[in-house]
Amino acid sequence: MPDDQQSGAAPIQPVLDAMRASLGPAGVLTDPADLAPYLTDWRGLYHGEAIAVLRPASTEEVSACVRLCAEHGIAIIPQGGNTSMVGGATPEARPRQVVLSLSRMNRVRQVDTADMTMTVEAGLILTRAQQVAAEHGVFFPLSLGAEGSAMIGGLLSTNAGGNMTVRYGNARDLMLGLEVVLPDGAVIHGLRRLRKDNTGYALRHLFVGAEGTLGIITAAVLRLFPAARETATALCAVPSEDAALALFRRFRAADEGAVRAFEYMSGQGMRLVMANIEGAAMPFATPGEHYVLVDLSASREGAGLRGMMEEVLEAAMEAGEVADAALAESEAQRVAIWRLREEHPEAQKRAGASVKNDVSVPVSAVPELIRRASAACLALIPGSRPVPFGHMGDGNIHMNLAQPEAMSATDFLARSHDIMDCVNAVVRDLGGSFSAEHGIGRLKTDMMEEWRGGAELAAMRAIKAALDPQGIMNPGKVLPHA
Ligand code: FAD
Ligand code: 2HG
Ligand code: ZN
Repeated sequence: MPDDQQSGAAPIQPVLDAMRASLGPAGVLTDPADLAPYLTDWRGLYHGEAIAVLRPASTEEVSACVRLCAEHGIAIIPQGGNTSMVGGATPEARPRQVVLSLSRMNRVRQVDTADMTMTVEAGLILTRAQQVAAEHGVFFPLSLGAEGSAMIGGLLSTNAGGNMTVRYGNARDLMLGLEVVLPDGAVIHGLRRLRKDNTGYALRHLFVGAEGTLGIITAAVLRLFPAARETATALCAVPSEDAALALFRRFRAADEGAVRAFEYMSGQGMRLVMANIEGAAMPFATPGEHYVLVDLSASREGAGLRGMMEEVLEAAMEAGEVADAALAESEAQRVAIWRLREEHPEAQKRAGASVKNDVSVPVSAVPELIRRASAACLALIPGSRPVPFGHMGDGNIHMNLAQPEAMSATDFLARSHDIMDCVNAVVRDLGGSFSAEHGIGRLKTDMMEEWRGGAELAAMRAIKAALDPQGIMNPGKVLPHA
């Protein structure tokens, strides 16, 4: 039941009636059982409250909802696929707020293979965007483990990275234009398909990575790329973190443009995958403490990637940088190798409590990060299990820590902030960032002052106040409470 009676605020029921009138019955959910999945996050760490979930089906409907919310002081939590790793899409436990789900706005408005652009709505699921591009003979390179659920609006709002940042950049780099509903309901119609567009402030970039705190992305123009005509994928066991970096440098020297993913995994992470993921199998017998997955592609047939892969691996083996390697001989083997990497988050989830540290350092400092942060975590929580993995080619490692087998999940999670501080001290020393690709959400707001305090945070607050003076857009996320 709405709690406006207690707060003295205007009654909610007439607002919900007005929303139903604008969105239709399918557009407004209020039954607690229907609301439940929208009120908790993928990790099960956060739970919140909302008086309704709004499911608009068009930009006009989003605008109408936002206007009503603004008039009645109702906070809005935009939500896409709800795969946030930082609780960004989960409401807080506060009265007078709604979740606004973009899931019904999932149309592809236009694909243009002359301009190499695709104009899509915010609720389009990433795998569908990839498929549509492939159906047109082109390629959309954003790729990550949550791609079967994550939506374009959420991916842009977090400036998602994923596996192919090393070649194609982050979500921001894949966006040319945006349509956005501002916190007062006004619409920015910025769906331009331009490669050059210097016309005042680049407002479109303000909303990318803003995690729903400045407005609601309703549609975007995305960049497309030539389809791969040749690929080569290998999983390698390497003797050390330094060897992994040396191998990356070898591939870059051989053909920098061919490397589309270069991912690091630890022996600990692989063991969790083997123990918790059905059907996971190592493609070679050599057990290792360090692995890399290298994925090459070329849009030109006859690029000779397979030969190049073999040459580089042979030289690396001679130099003692690779202990064993398996090259995918078929699409099924390629998928199986990628699965060993992509199932790391799920395997960790099934293995008990974990603390995530989504951090980045200069690529050259990745080995030192892994070594020093692992040692620091073990000194802090003896028996804990460091599970570093991730996007080595762009310097973003998930410096995660799994709970000790002999410790309760609750006791371990109570140390979350100590663990994050311990990893972040190393990250700071190496000139890195405490927030690489997942964003700030609810998890990291209290670190903003320390890492981005002073002029940077003041400028962020000024932008927030200018665009959202009532503070109704995703309250409690990104910016620490003043
Ligand atoms: P949600 O989780 O619904 O929302 C994320 C944030 O964006 C919230 O703050 C929300 O309020 C806001 N938001 C959502 N839609 C809109 C909109 N239309 N307008 C304005 N704000 C909006 N992330 C990576 O970067 N790289 C990875 O490799 C990666 N791998 C993952 C693997 C797994 C198994 C999981 C569970 C998550 C992974 N993530 C990864 C994190 C997550 O998938 C990304 O952050 C993704 O971008 C979130 O998309 P979403 O649609 O689920 O957004
Ligand atoms: C990935 O790279 C995701 O798989 C999730 O960013 C990382 O589980 C994690 O910490
Ligand atoms: Zn990642």
